[in-house]
Amino acid sequence: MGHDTKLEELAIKLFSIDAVKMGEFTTKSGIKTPVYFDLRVIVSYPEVMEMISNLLQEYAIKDCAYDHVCGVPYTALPIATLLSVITKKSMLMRRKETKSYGTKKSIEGHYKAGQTCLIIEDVVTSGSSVLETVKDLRKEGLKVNKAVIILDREQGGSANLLNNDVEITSLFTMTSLIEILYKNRKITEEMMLKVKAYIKETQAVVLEPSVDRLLLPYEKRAELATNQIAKQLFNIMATKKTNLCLSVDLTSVTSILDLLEKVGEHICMVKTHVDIIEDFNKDFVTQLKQIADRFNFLILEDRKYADIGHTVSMQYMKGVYKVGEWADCVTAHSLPGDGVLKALNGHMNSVSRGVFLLAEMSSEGNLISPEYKDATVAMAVKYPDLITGFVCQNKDTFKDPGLIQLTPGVQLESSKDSLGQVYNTPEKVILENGADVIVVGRGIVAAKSPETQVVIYKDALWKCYTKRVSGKLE
Ligand code: 5BU
Repeated sequence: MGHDTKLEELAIKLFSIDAVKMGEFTTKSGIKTPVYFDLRVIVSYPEVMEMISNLLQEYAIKDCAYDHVCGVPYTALPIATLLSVITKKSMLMRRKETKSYGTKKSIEGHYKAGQTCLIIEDVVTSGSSVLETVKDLRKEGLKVNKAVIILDREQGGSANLLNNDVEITSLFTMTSLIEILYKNRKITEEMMLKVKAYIKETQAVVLEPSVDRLLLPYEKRAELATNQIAKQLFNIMATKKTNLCLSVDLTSVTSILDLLEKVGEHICMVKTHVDIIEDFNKDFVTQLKQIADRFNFLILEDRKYADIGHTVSMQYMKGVYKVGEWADCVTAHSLPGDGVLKALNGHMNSVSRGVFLLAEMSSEGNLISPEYKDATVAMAVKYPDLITGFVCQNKDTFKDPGLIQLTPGVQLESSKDSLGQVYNTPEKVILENGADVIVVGRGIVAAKSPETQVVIYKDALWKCYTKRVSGKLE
């Protein structure tokens, strides 16, 4: 028997045991639906359980590589159990409520961080139940990128899940199921059309990506980035194993270039303040770009544009510095409104460029309020191709895993300088505050031996990042 015949047989069977019902129903969330699925009843029909698990194995699982299976509680648990037995792969169980005594674990079973887990679910509507399970598994450091489903109601769940880096394979879609039932004269044509119209009208809300950006490795986030510079920066970090951005706040061309020759292999980006260089010239830019290419790091000019769009457009492309010609990305304030972003976006036609928008500052007494910060993040949403990320200090500033949190104000010990700069430690900014790229200036530049110090910083920062993505924060 081919897949199609077997699927047809299963569809008819599900209809006959009332796991699929047609009529007028109201769902949990109060929406009226002409079709209702209750796959809980299958536990009373061992032959149906057997059919489902065999079909899932043959049709959806056979070619997947994974270490564990995990059913979404509760309807999918018996099916996951059967699949574990058929495929001889271990099963994990997620508790919906964590125990108040004993180990307090939310995942039962033996596993190691870094192993992969396949999700098993009966019906997907919005995808939110699958995501709850995915989230708990990812917290334990497990890799979860695939879910196999009996029925996809085609109401936005697969897109929501994909948005969260979970791909689904289903035995049936609502359309394929009702077409089989119609073909086999189980339902009328009118009913089939009614269900099709219902699917079109009733789409689940788009869930915000709930992949915790803090747990996702840089190489995965590169895939989710919409700005080309963010994509490049994530990839550079993953390849070079460094999330250190050196703030090279020196005032002569040779001191900057000499330092970069020594530390280039250890950084993912250099941050410049080009207007503090006393002997700036065109040749400096050529040499800077050559070093950046050779060592594979990006250039961020920390210009903090903050004027009306027309002026920013000129400041970016004209004058002595012509920043737009050589800087991969720049920083900008949201204070003047999104004219700044429109202006910078206007120069994006031929080359990839990016903007880090200032959502917070590291200095004491700065006037940025929580409302200002939220409005800054909301402004960025309209420019997905332009925005690389935010300069900020806190993990709750934004959620999008495709954007980068750039955090300055970092040294090995927490301290302050005499002009209001506040320094936090690598542990604090990465593990607690969510920094993705860490800006260090004087901590390295003012050290006796910057080339030794850069390695100390690189290693300390990378260690915190690997700890964070492993999910084991305690
Ligand atoms: P430091 O030497 O590590 O303190 O240098 C920090 C750099 O980051 C410096 O160039 C500042 O201009 C820049 N910076 C910052 O310190 N704090 C902020 O909030 C922003 C930028 Br935005």
